[in-house]
Amino acid sequence: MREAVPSRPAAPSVRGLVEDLLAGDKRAAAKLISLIEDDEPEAAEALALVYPHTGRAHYVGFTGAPGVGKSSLIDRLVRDLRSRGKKVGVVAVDPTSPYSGGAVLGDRIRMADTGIDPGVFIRSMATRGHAGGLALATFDAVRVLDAMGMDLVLVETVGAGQSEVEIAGRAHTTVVVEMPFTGDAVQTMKAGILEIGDVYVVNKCDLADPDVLVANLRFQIEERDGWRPPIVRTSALKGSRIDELADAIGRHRAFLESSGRWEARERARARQEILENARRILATRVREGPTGAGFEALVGEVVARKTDPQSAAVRLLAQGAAATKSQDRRTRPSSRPRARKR
Ligand SMILES: Nc1nc2c(ncn2[C@@H]2O[C@H](COP(=O)(O)OP(=O)(O)OP(=O)(O)O)[C@@H](O)[C@H]2O)c(=O)[nH]1
Ligand SMILES: [Mg+2]
Repeated sequence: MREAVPSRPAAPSVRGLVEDLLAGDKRAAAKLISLIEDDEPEAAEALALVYPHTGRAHYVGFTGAPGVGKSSLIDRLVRDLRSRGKKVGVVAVDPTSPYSGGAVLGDRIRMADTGIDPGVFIRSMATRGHAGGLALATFDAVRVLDAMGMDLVLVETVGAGQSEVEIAGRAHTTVVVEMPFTGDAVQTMKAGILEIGDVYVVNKCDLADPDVLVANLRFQIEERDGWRPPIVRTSALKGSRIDELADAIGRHRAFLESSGRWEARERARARQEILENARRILATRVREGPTGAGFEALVGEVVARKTDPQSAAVRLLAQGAAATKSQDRRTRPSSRPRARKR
């Protein structure tokens, strides 16, 4: 556990870290993502500095059942995109990993040739217990890679639970990965999967005939907002049709831009993130607990039936907002609440 005690040696200034990041320094990126992962107070300051430099990268979320081949596909895709001259960042979300800065994706995909390649940055994140929730922390990390100058940022989520679907839905492009031999795969698909994909991949085509699954998918997937999600048959193992996947992802970006959907997705994400941050800040204030004479006066009023608990809560929050406003004028852009440590 990190302690923000005065005796701790001074960390390199956040501003310096961000400057290094903007110059493409991978160590700065790694440090900034660690700050986000650990929910350190400096993270808010860093993100405020990073944010104006974001907005160019294409965020691509990958979702699908464990073991379908998401990491393997991303590995192949990174190479394909590099051969097209694109810079690629990867964030792998592992909500249960106890290792801070661990390398769940990296274990399997420790691409020997990408460690020194300045055009690739791969990082897995353990964000269990993050006060702001998985999706928020993940996209904070994605932004770091965006600001670093990556053309695409690929996000791998594990499984297809609620938060994974949420993360995938927040990307510009969502890639849903399936594999052919899971019997009635389409029926066993988690609800929602058929609605969230912009591109579908049937992977492991070297192992089984994908025709039935592809036909089922084609039958069930509907056109949305003028885009009919393509279905790509790949083998990540053999590296086949990875170029088709890269093309499909690129076509989806072009579609988003030409149709105005890119802007719409940006707005949807901004809306969601403002509310999530507000909720998190509020939750922290409530959790830290209001004390003092003002609070006790409110308690007295409720006990005396001069006001009711709900009205008292509304007044309490109004007071809190006023206090915070004057405090924020004196200090940094925002103070990020620390994660509750176990
Ligand atoms: N035969 C075959 N095996 C594959 C293919 N793609 C991935 N695999 C294998 O399937 C296993 C799981 O692949 P991963 O890429 O780790 O799958 P994942 O979806 O990232 O798995 P999680 O991150 O655990 O959800 C590994 O043993 C891969 O080598 C493929 O196209 N064909
Ligand atoms: Mg994986």
